[in-house]
Amino acid sequence: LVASMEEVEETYIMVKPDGVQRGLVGEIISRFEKKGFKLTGLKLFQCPKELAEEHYKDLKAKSFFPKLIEYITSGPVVCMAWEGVGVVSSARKLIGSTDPLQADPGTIRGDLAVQTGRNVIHGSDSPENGKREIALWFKEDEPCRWTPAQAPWLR
Ligand code: FUP
Repeated sequence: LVASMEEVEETYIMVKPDGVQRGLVGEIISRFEKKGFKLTGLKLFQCPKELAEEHYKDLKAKSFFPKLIEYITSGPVVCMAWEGVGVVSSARKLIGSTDPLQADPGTIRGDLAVQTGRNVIHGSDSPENGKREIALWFKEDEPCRWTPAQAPWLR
């Protein structure tokens, strides 16, 4: 059964600087690939302060905001776009709760992190924010929205 285009969503996933420094990029990409989502954008990127502030603008009033910006800009991140039916909420389940100590075992944060301020990964919280964040973090021609080959590559 082929999903209708209306059901297909995009989400912005980002391995934060701690995830890159700790060598968790492959493990994290692997979890989304194995789940069955389609990778449509990928780059290693040093985030400028202005972009971090724009991405987290809804949290500007929070006391942790300056530390959050410092953390996100402290080293390269891995920016990703993933596509699939229900990918936004499913990715949030794969990621787990914001506080890694509350995140269920089996989730990325539950398995790989302990601190909220070092929680390894970001995932968009709605399809609208998925689109907004992909447009914010990627240049227009960077994502590659490809169609899977029908050919039998593996036998
Ligand atoms: P999430 O959607 O799980 O990434 O969580 P939020 O959007 O609520 O928070 C964004 C980021 O702010 C978190 F990933 C980590 C940081 N944060 C803190 O550092 N302290 C807090 O108390 C809450 C969030």
